[in-house]
Formats: sequence, C-alpha cells, structure tokens
Amino acid sequence: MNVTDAKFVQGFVRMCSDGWEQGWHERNGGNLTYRMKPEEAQEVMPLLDRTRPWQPIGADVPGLAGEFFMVTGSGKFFRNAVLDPADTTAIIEIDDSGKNYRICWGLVNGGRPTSELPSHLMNHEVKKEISGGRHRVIYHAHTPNTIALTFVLPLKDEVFTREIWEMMTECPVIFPDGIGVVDWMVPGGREIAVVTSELMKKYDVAVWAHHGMFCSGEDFDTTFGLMHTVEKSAQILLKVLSVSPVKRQTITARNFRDLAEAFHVTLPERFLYEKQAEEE
Ligand code: 2HA
Ligand code: ZN
Repeated sequence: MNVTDAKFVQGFVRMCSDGWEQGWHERNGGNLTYRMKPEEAQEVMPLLDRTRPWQPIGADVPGLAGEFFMVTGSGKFFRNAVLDPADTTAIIEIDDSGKNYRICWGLVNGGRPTSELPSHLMNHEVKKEISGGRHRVIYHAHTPNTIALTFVLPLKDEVFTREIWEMMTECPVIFPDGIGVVDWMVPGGREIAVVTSELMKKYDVAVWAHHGMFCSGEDFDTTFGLMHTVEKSAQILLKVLSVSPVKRQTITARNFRDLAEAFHVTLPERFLYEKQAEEE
C-alpha cells in the first residue's frame, strides 16, 4: 500500500481539483487541511517517517496535541495536487505540547506546510471542541464573487449573512449560523488566525475582506459544498446588483422565519432585521 491509496488522501486531492476547476486557486492560492481520524492515521502509520525534527507552528494548539493532519504545501499549486500528492501535500504530526509539528510524509521535493498553518490549526482547535470532534476540514479559497462583494458591502456579519441568505432559498438551511467577516488583515500570521478562530466559535464560514473565504466542516463534501453555496450566492448577488441597485422583490424576514420553522433550523434574530424600503 502507498499513502496515496488511502481513501482520505484521494478525497483530499479530489477536493483540491474541484476547487481548482471552480477557479478559486490561481497559482498557489488557497490551502486545505484535514484532521485525520485515528483509524486513518493507523492505516498509514507504517508508511510515515516520524524521525524528523519538530518545528514551531507559530500558534499554541494544545487541543490538537498528538493529532495527524493532511495539509497542502506552501507555494504549491492546487492544480498539481492530484498529479503529484507526494510533492504538493504533507502529513504532519502535532507534538504533545501543541506548539510544534513535524512532517511525516510528503513534500518530497522540499517545502513547508501552508503559510496559513496557524489559522488552520487554531480554527481546527476551536471547531474540534465546539463540534465534539465532528469537524475535520478547514478550507481556504480565493472565491472571486465573495471577494468582489467585500468592495461594495459593509464589512459586517449581519449584512453579509442576510444579503447572501437572500440569494438562494436553501442558504439559511445550509449555514443557519451565518457568516463572519474579517476586515483586511495581513495573511499568514498569528493575528489573522486569532481573529478568524474567534469568529469560528460562532460560524462555519468567515470572509476575509479582499482576500477570500475560510470554511469549516465535518468532511470534504460538506465543506466544499458550503464554500460552493456561499460563493454561488455571492455570484447571484453580484448579478442582481449589476442589473439594479434595488431589488424589486426578495425573501423577506417573515419568509425566513417561515423557512426556519419548516426546516427546523434556528436563525439568529440579529440577521432578520426589517429592510423597509425593499419589503414594502
Ligand atoms: O497563497 O492563499 O492566504 C496561499 C494563500 C494565503
Ligand atoms: Zn489566501
């Protein structure tokens, strides 16, 4: 058996290809990390090299001590992941303190895990705790329609959530907790990681102004599907705004309450404010 035969590795690289095909990963843009299940780590353990030196993560994640992750490589291109996973991705192990990691497989031609490793691992730590261990995937992509919206909408959770919900009826069912928004920040460091992981306590989606999106989910399908749904709604909103600055009709606050009842979801009231001009 090779590491690349493992089902989780195939799911991981397929998600990279799916994102590339959507146009979300120009050059080396975007990154993906997956917290491996114990049985998946066990399956590939004989093929891992656990002798390499520990290196600092750049963040403290004691809640992830001893975990194994599959990660994309810094500077690697998503379009190449499926062709050569051993060059473009890695499996890393977190030490007992949650301060250090080591590469156990992959990045065979050199390199480091994604530059957003601190953000990814801090988000994983938050989501692991909040979801009772169910969330395993953190995905960052450069989604053009959502990025475009960060130039024209106020950078407020309430506005992004409501506007994006309004564009497709099933949105509030798919992300009932809403969307968080991060002002423009320098990528790749601890600061943006702290701000994003604070938002991830409330949301499964965070928009990074003028940069892209972060999504968290239980598996590859639902996490990719979440990113895809938000981005598609953003695309529809841009089409609407391009045609007319006002909507002739829309899904109203009352409609959302009816939807919540029918689909048994709780929609926070702060997203269901009245929009007089549009709802008359
Ligand atoms: O280039 O997307 O945010 C990788 C990134 C950094
Ligand atoms: Zn990015």
